[in-house]
Amino acid sequence: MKTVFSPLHAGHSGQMELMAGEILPGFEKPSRAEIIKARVESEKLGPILPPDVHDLQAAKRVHRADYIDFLPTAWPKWEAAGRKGSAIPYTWPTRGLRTDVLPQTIDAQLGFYSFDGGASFVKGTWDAIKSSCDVALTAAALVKAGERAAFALCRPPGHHAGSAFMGGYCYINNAAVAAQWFRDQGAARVTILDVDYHHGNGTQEIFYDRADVQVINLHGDPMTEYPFFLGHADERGEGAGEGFNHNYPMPFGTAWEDWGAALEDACGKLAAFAPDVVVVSLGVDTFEKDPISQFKLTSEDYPKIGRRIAKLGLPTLFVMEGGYAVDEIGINAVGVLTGFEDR
Ligand code: OKP
Ligand code: ZN
Repeated sequence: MKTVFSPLHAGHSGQMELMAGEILPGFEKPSRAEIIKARVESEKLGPILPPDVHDLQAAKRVHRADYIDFLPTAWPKWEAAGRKGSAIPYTWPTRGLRTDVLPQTIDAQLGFYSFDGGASFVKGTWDAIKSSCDVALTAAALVKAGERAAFALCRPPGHHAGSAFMGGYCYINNAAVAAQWFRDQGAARVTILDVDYHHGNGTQEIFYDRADVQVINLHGDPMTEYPFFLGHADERGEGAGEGFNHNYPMPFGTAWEDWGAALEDACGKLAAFAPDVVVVSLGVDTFEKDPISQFKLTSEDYPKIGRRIAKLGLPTLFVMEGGYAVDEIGINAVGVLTGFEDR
């Protein structure tokens, strides 16, 4: 399997995050992608290719144009305001506040275009965001050209990013952009199978009223887990999209027996939808030792995920999302891919 990777991800580093009352260094850090890349090499998964540079038009097919146009301006505006540190929002337009006018100051704009403080900017953040999207589109093109599967080693991740908001370490929804690109290239139906520990709220929001892109999420129950405000089992899509969104919220402590059963059920719904291509939002923060997550999958379980997905017999694009136990992130992420290849 070919991997697409960009070194530009590394410029997105040193950002801080607010977590449980403490300001901590970001868990979403450059070593994540570097360790996965090293494992791709040591496991001889296949060639590692650089991304082609794509037009932002592909991202604007699933994101609002004004949101995408804001992203490259965030850091320059922050610097122009004489700020240090990382550009991070602190005020959000929730119920009772106005979203029909965009204030002029950068603090307000960061809040306007986000749902939490988990997506901040440093100098290299925009180039990393753009490269991550290019990585997904380049890997998608490999699948379109006939590869059975490809691995988009994206960083930053994307599945919390919605049509006009960032959050949860995510800016451009790489998997959603790739899924829409497949549609625009002639695929009739696409499924996004999100196995990251966290609910892919952005992906769900983007495709919620659509019948051409099925979205399936396996994740920590939002009653107790981030992102809290989306991801319940009764969210099944709306309008034309009714019945094309499937959520599998699971409790803290969920291990392979129950998680694998949910995957099995999800694969039944996926096969019934009969998509032309599958986009896997591949997070490995379901791992027992993940520092911010509460599931109990082991390193032996990841190849089983890949094997089950391979059994669908469909062209498959793997798009990297979360996973914060960096020591094992390469073993686990590449374990899914070698499992897919049944080796
Ligand atoms: C991203 B992905 C916010 C703290 C909450 C955010 C977790 C984001 C996970 N500062 N934690 O789904 O792996
Ligand atoms: Zn996650």
